[in-house]
Amino acid sequence: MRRVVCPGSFDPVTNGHLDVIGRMALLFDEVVVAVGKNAGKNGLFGYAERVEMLRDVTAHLDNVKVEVVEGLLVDFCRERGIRAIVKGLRAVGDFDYELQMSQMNLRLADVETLFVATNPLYSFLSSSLIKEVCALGGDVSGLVPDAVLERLTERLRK
Ligand code: COD
Repeated sequence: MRRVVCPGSFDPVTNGHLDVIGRMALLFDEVVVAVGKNAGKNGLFGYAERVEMLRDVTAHLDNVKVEVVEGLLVDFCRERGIRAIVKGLRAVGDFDYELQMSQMNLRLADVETLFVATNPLYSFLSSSLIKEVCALGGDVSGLVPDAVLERLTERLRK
């Protein structure tokens, strides 16, 4: 069975993430979406909430499951016997950091990183930008799933 991990902070999941997840679900037998616990990033949504939103918006994809990663991503992969990680690239800005992580992950374990080009419809999207625009009253509909939009609006505009 061909499996791949699609890791991220997903705070919250955007239509850019979802596009990559959906495309990978067509190529692999199973896609494990892994919500990374990142000590350096203060999140708007708790991990359980991010997982809940991801499960909700991927419910139509039978071969996608969602889990939390604690510790190293490569250990998460190793424990599950998964040999590939997929990352979306939006622009050259993503490349430096993603390349560094992919090389570290290869050095740490025998886990390959595959890069997929963003859908140009969503190439300008990041969770941070979505939060900033939404908090300031901008319209982010169509850029995040409706269920996420509802939670964002409620959280940021109280
Ligand atoms: N279109 C396409 N791809 C996108 C888009 C978009 N609009 N937006 C984001 N992406 C891609 C990003 O490039 C990234 O590949 C992925 O989606 C997730 O993005 P984010 O912003 O939700 O998540 P990040 O980049 O903050 O996630 C970082 C990880 C959690 C993956 C990383 O910190 C990690 O692996 N943590 C586990 C601990 C570990 O092993 N650390 C050592 C790493 S060497």
